[in-house]
Amino acid sequence: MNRGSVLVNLVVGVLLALFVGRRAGDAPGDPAPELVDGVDAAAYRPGAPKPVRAAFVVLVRNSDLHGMKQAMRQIEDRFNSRFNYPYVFLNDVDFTDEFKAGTAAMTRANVTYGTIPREHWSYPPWINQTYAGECRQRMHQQGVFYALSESYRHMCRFNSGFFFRHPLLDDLDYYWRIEPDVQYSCDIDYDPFLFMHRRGIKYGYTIALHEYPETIPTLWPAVRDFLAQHPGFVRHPAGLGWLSRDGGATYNGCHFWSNFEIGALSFFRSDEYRAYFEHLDRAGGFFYERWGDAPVHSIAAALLLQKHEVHWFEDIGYYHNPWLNCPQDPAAQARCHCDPAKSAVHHYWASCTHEWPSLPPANVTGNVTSA
Ligand SMILES: Nc1nc2c(ncn2[C@@H]2O[C@H](COP(=O)(O)OP(=O)(O)OP(=O)(O)O)[C@@H](O)[C@H]2O)c(=O)[nH]1
Ligand SMILES: *[C@@H]1O[C@H](CO)[C@@H](O)[C@H](O)[C@H]1NC(C)=O
Ligand SMILES: *[C@@H]1O[C@H](CO)[C@@H](O)[C@H](O)[C@H]1NC(C)=O
Ligand SMILES: *[C@@H]1O[C@H](CO)[C@@H](O)[C@H](O)[C@H]1NC(C)=O
Ligand SMILES: *[C@@H]1O[C@H](CO)[C@@H](O)[C@H](O)[C@H]1NC(C)=O
Ligand SMILES: [Mg+2]
Repeated sequence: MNRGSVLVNLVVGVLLALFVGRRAGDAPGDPAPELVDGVDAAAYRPGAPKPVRAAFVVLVRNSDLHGMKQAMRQIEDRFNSRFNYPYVFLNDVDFTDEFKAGTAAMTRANVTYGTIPREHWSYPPWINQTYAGECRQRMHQQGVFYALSESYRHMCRFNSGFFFRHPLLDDLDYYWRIEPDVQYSCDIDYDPFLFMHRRGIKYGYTIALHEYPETIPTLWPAVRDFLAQHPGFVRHPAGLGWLSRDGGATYNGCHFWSNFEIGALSFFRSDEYRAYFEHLDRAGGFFYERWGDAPVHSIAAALLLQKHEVHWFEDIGYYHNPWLNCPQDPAAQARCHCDPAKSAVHHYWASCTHEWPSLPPANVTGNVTSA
């Protein structure tokens, strides 16, 4: 190495050190980094790695573009224009350029678009499709919503057992589910992902309802079969008190309404959850009945998670037709556009919402004896 290149290296090195030093904010006289809830605000800039590895995860159709833009507008205005969590869009067919351009224009955050693998959105070989067709007709005659729809059933099965296996979620620890046409009616001025992460919360909801029993006649018997085969499965026996009024003989239909969900992917990726889904999938009710992902997620959350690992986001104003969650605290109203009198919590059908926080703070690890 000659003297000239040593000099050049020295100069470059000094300049680089100054530049890196200044960027790191430790040069003398630089202000301390701005903190948001203890986190360097720089992490919340668009494209920056976030304090929690998390994203909005959206299963959506190309035809939902305008409803999706509406939902994104509110999410961005109420929360994400300040936090810039990325969006992951998933679809059973390829997204159109129009959908991609239309949604990407709504946010400064990263957006990615994925197609669902065929085996996560099709009939497994053990399903008798002729029989499934007969079942759909029978449910139609009973007046069940979406009785005839095959795609609705694939959607529910995908959300029950496969969304968390999509490769675009591999680098994530938490997801926030959104749907087209939903409304977010209050400012969210903190990071719910970080809130959950710091408190060890694995599942967050806004509204919990009773399910239509005609869509799930054999779901609870299938769950009981599974529990009988895996007596160590239940970590939270008190959760049974939320799911059943008769000690586990029948299911009362209580479920977290899954069109809003903020969840820890570790919960769904666990061996226990996968074994549970596999058992339900084999039982055939996603196609012979119309099992929803909401009761499927909720039964697992109630029994596998502890009470304190499931959180009611009472403060998040949220509307998905026809139900609203609106904070009751008068002090919250200044930052909301919802009517607290219309909140689902005032309705019998949504009584499961506050029944979860009313559970005893039971923390026992043990086996289900009454189910
Ligand atoms: N890609 C794709 N997404 C779907 C399909 N069916 C439903 N979805 C999405 O899955 C989510 C749930 O479907 P919805 O039709 O909203 O079902 P729902 O919320 O039970 O019923 P609604 O009262 O109609 O909203 C939404 O985000 C839809 O965009 C489908 O066939 N393909
Ligand atoms: C956003 O995308 C860029 C470029 O692909 C990537 O380097 C970055 O890690 C992404 N940020 C987040 C938060 O996903
Ligand atoms: C499939 O269902 C149809 C209609 O219920 C029935 O006739 C047929 O025997 C079933 N096939 C098999 C292989 O079980
Ligand atoms: C409840 O469980 C948590 C962890 O899941 C533990 O830290 C706590 O000590 C337990 N409380 C009781 C009363 O067992
Ligand atoms: C739960 O059941 C399993 C198998 O039956 C048993 O080994 C285990 O000790 C039981 N646990 C408790 C806490 O009773
Ligand atoms: Mg919907």
